[in-house]
Amino acid sequence: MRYDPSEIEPRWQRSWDEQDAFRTPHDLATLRRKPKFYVLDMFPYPSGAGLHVGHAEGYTATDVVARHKRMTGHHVLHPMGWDAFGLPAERAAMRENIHPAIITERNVDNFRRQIRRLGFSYDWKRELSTSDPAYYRWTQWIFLQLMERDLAYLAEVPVNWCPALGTVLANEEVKDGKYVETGDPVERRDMRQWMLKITAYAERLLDDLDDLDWPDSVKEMQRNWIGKSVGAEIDFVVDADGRAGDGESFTVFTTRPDTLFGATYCVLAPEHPLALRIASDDQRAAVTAYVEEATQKTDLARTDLAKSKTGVDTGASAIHPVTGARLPIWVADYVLMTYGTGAIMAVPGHDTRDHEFARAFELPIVEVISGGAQPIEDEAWTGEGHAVNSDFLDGMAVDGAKQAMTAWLEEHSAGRARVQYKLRDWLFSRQRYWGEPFPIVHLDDGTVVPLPADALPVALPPIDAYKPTPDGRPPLARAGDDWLMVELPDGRRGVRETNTMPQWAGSCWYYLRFLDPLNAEQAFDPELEKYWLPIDLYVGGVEHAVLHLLYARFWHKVLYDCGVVSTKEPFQRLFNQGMILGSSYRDLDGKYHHPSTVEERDGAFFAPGDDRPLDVQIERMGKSKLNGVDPMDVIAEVGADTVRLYELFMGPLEQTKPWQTEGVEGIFKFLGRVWRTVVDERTGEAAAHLVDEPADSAPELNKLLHQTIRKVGDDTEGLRFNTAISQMMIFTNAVTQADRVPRSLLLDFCKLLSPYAAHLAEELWSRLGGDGLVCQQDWPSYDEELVAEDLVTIVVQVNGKRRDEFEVARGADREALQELALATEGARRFVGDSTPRKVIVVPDRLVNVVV
Ligand code: ANZ
Repeated sequence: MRYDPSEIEPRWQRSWDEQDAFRTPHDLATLRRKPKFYVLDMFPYPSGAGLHVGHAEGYTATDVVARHKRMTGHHVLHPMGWDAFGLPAERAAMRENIHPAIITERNVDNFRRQIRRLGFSYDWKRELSTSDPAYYRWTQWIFLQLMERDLAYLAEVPVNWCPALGTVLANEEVKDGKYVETGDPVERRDMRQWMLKITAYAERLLDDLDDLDWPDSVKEMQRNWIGKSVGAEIDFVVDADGRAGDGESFTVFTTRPDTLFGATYCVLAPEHPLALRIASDDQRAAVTAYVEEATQKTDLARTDLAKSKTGVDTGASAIHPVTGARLPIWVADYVLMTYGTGAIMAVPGHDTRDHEFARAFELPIVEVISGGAQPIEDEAWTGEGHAVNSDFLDGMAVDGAKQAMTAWLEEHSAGRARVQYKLRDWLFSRQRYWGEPFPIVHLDDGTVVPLPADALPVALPPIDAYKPTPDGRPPLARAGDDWLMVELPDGRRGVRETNTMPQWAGSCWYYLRFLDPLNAEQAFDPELEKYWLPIDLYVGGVEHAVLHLLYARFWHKVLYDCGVVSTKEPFQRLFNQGMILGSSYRDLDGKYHHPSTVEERDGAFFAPGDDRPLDVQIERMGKSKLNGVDPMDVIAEVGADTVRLYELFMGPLEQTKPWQTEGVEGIFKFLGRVWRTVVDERTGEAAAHLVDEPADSAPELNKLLHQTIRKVGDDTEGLRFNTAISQMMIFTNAVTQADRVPRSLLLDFCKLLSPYAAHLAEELWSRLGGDGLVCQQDWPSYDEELVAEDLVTIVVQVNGKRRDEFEVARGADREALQELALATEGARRFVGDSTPRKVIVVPDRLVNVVV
């Protein structure tokens, strides 16, 4: 009668299902009787590869929270669904020549089976899939709301075109000139595309970050992405010596109007409409050649700081708005058409890029802000100081000079205050099949009409091949005329839009559909939204810091403006789980070996039949490195409860940490010990130390139980799952050593264990004679007085220096003390990513970590 999760776990999963144990009530009268807690995972893209240990980490964390919140008197919304549209399914469809819907369904079935095997307490009645027409009907409906508010428009825009995929990509999907997912090269092209005006929300997306309980790093990434710059626009009149373009003007954007007297030349982006027009006869050929070359480069290659500056003189000048001096106008590709006005005034004395350019082309450099340590010809001074050589600004500090100059410009109608954002409108169409069709018809006369809401969903038609047409139109152009040609209710005729929406669309609002997934009349009932929103805890990987999390906030704000949702923000609290790394083993030839084939001898690792030690690395898990861990393999060996506990015991949730097989074994042994506190392994009967006596008949154990109730409750609430588990280990060890253990103590302990080792807790609860399901019990309360007694303060040192302290029950064992110490803020800060060389534990007093 050993602890056998393979027998216990499926049995309790069946029982939960049969009793509908995790069903969240739907009717408002019932809901309003209790406070709510909405805890959400970033739903997965159901890839063919199946679940990995990173999914299981975040999902276990939210499951523990969901189970704990139910036990503390909340209605909990804890749903799961599928971000099911997307490129990989479409590519697999091309390869295997089957419909992407079939591939998606296959992958979803696999994901669902794997997730269910972990015993998560999702309300499966709310499962949804973004590729289901009953779902994307409402995605299309939200698009109509965007249209109605002039937030969706068609525009001829320079796009990131990926020839290998035959589609455009969003800026966010391109890095270093390559598609981030596949590494395929991306080039620039002009195309007519759907755009969403996210820029209209830039200021609110920025401001409302302040009130969110999110990691600072993610807020900072969003701030940088939005990229607000406060400055001024300044107008320059062109002096082209009486040629074309003479007397025309252009506007520059600057964050440093205070340096206007230091402007010694101007630069236009190669795509600037004036660039060719103002070129002098001598320079025209050179400018034309330069412009042609520059437009082939990506923005990134052009703004690369390391690269030497190139440019060409137009031969024309600009008139300085204050002094009337003639400044040469250059064309150079370090100025981008996509930012500001596509033109700058160059101040080489105080801008590094301009300085480098001026040095390369022997343009004048003037100091207008004092304070630099080097002569201004040698280095630009970008710091603070006072205005010099600047007429009426002289003597003013930078901030004052900015204001004075902006006021002067406004007064003389030569410029104005201006706020600029790096954020661009969101390119919202893709030339793909497996996405939401747009609810849009193009009439013969060129008008673009949105379909009425009752014409939704516009379902994806079947087509014969999932690739662009030979003449380069999107795959949907392959649909038959019965899909393509539409007659509107008023009799006008037209052709359907053949682009589809990007994968981000479906994930922009899925958290709202979970509230009311079967509603056929509305996207969701607004009363349910008022009850459930905002989301109390949203857990997922940091890779979504700018894309999904910014897009979803944008849509939410639009829905707020439409009066459809009642909160300004969807995700009140965000938590990023840390990445789980794997150990990889590589030989001298660079070939990776699977960990199961590797042999350990005297602390070194070898491939069979080879006596040269392997290079062991802790790194990102990856197929090619053979260091991935399949959670299903681990479950098959040690069960889901061990995987759940290990995922959380590895370290603080937010930390990056390696998967270690010994750690998994340690947890399995711990659960075996828990099992034996209730079951006598030889007989299968109740353990001999169990007695039917009141809890206070074992005062020491009772005290420890109360301390454990407090610690596990507080730590679970604070998402410090690893230390909650340590405390349960302390309690278990004490019980193991006791001769007499009142049954009621263990019944309470099962409740604490239940959110974590959900199956084992049910099994022991029922064996101890508990009523019903342990997951449906109330969380136990603790006695303050008992908790206060017998606590000791443990000092945490790193390399002998005091860095933190924590309280724990007297007599806690070494292993638990070490775990609790390593988890403290102080230890984490000073130990960092390094592995401790030694940990010295003095029970009841101190833990010293040596690194
Ligand atoms: C004069 C100046 C003087 C500038 C100085 C800086 C320092 P951020 O902060 O990123 O908004 N700039 C403006 N538009 C540009 C474009 N399309 N391509 C490349 N550079 C551009 O940067 C704003 C500054 O970047 C602007 O202020 C401008 O240079 C440059 F001592 O104007 B500045």
